[in-house]
This record gives sequence, C-alpha cells and structure tokens, in this order.
Amino acid sequence: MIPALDIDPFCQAFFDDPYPAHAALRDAGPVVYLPRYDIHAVARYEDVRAMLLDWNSYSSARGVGLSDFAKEKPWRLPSLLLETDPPLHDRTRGLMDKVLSPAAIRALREPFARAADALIDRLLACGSFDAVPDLAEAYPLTVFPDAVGMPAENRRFLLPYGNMVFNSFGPRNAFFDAAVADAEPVLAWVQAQSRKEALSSTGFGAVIHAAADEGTFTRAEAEVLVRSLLTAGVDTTVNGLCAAVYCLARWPASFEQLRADPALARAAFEEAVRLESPVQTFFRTTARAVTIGGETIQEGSKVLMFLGAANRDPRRWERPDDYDITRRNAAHVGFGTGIHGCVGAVLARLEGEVVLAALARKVAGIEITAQPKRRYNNTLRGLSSLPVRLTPA
Ligand code: QZP
Repeated sequence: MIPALDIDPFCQAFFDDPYPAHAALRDAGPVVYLPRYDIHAVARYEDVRAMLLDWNSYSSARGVGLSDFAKEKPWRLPSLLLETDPPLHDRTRGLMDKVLSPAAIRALREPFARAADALIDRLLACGSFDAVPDLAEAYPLTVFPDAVGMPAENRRFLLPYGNMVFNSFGPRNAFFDAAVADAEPVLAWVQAQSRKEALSSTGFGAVIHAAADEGTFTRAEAEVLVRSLLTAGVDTTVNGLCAAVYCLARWPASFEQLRADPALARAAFEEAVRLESPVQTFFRTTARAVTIGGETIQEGSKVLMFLGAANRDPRRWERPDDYDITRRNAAHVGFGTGIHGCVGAVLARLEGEVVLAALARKVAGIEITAQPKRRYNNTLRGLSSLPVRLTPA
C-alpha cells in the first residue's frame, strides 16, 4: 500500500513553512500518493537521487511540471533541453556543455569578480538596502545578460518571465494565474531576444547560433536553446544569492568563518543551495511501470521529486537544518544530478563565489533590519524582500 497524504505542496501555508510537511512526506515511506493532484511523490534523499539518475524509467519528455504533455498541450513550445529524453536531449545538452565550457567560464571570472566588488562597494556606501532587489536580483541581471550577449534594455523582463515559467511547473493555481496575467508582451520580448540578430557576436547566444550557421542545428532550434538560457539563468541564481545572504545573516558564526577564510566562499554558496534549495521540486513521468520501495506505479504517472526535502533528509545529513559551510555537501541535489543535472551550475557557482568572496573581504556584519517577505512560487523558494544593514570591514 502506497500511503496517501493530504498535503498540498503548492499552497501558501506550505511555502511559509514546508519543513513539517517535508518530514511527513519522508517519514510516510519511500513513495507517497497525493490524491489532491493524483500524483506520486518522493522526498527521501536516496529515492530522489535514484529517480534523477534513472532517465529511462522517469521521462522528462512529457514535461517536468504537473501537466502531462501527452494529455495537455504545453503552454509554451517545449524546451529542447529540459523537456526531452535521449537521444534528442544528448544532442542539445552537448551543445550547451560547449557553450558553458570550462574555458568560457574561466574567461568570465575576472569581469564577474569586478562586478561583484563594485556592487558590494556601492551597497556598503548605502549601508541599508533590500538584499533581494538591490543585490540578489541586481547582480545576475547585469552579469548574466552580458554573458549571453543581450542588449541593455528591458533586462528586468527576465524576472517576470522566469516567474511565469517556474510557476507553470505547478498546478494552474492563483500563483500561476497571477504570473501569466500580463504574459503577452513578456513572451514576445523573450522570443525576440532569442533571435540571432538581437544578440552580440561574442556571448553564449552567438555560440548557440554559430551551431545553426554550421548546420548542426536549425535556426529555430538555436532560438529555443537561447530561450533555455534566458529562462533558467536568472531567477535560479537570484534565489541562490538570496539564500546565501539570508543564511549568512542568520548564522553570524558562519559569516565570521567566511570572513576569516574568504576561500570558503564557494562552499558557503553551495551550502546555501543545499539548505534553501532554490529549486524545490519538479516532476518526471513514468515511462514504464516502476517499483519504488517494493511498491508499483503505473506507466504514465507523474512523480514529484522534493529536492528541498532530500537536501534536508536526516537519513543522509547530520544536523540537516543547520547552515554549516564546512560540511561535505557536494552530493546535495539542489542542482539535480544525472543527465539533466544543471548545465548552468558552473556559472551559478561562479556568481555565488565572487559575490560571497566580496562580502567576506569587505563586510564585517550583515544585520536583518525588518521582517523578510517570502516570494511565493510553485517551484522556486526565495524572498521578495530582505532588508539588511551592512557594516564595513
Ligand atoms: C528551466 C529550459 C530547475 C530547472 C527546471 C530550470 C530550467 C532549466 C531549463 C529550462 C527552464 O530549458 O527552458
């Protein structure tokens, strides 16, 4: 018997405090049934990890949201990267691996570090500010579109677009409806930005379009792959940076450790991704009948993976709810794992590292000055407001 749980993982009460529900989901068994959405779910580390690794049984091609592309028309043209299985996935992923190659990332280290230093200097001059718009959003909204090769105008459209897409992985609830209310101009803008003519000749976008020039991809495919960058590259890192600042402000002893050894910046970012898990959930669809913990699930079932619950599973982690920048956290699933493991993680980690290293060198203390406000989203965990005061080192 698969236990049925009366939990809604896409409502405000859940988002306000998901942790008791995460524990109930993990404790009920390796796999649970959520009748509210007629879906199965896994929340234990071992089972989430096993599911991420078994792409043959757990397909992405029917969408990684609640909606089953075999039954419902997708609301946007499906991604050629996220919403695909091999062999198509391997072809597109191969190109994205090239776009985000070690050499390409290495070339960004200097400009990204300079931008981080300049931003933290500006914020120190303010003293008090809101760490969500002024830091967590401001930083990726400069460096990432620059790296893609986008023009400077209207970059803030990337935020409502991401909000739309990440809400769309959940049910058609009030969060989704609010996110798509004024979708048309944003969708048109993103579409236009994906075109070769809109992009500089030096960024990631140009590398993707060069593959179309060479004939290994069609122009239309290149445009959808640029769209993948624009979709996945901003809101995720915004919430990763937000998580890191929020953790360092709430664990001042960890911030002291980081100040004493700025080389811990990368580990401090990684631990924030584990603890807060900016990407909380997404789905697979069973491609055949599968067994999890001895229980059978039919072919064609949507299964929800709780990355955030896996990353705090006490079966896997000691003191799972503590922010500990010296723990061995490399095996967390905040970036997924397996063939769909985050292709942009190299870039996210670079952004996290240089921002936290700048804080470590320049800042003596981070103080929360007013109640943080949560940002509600069907997939992403983060804040809409985090008022802070920085004291200079
Ligand atoms: C979003 C795309 C956490 C993931 C669901 C982020 C993501 C990755 C890829 C795409 C969108 O290819 O559009």
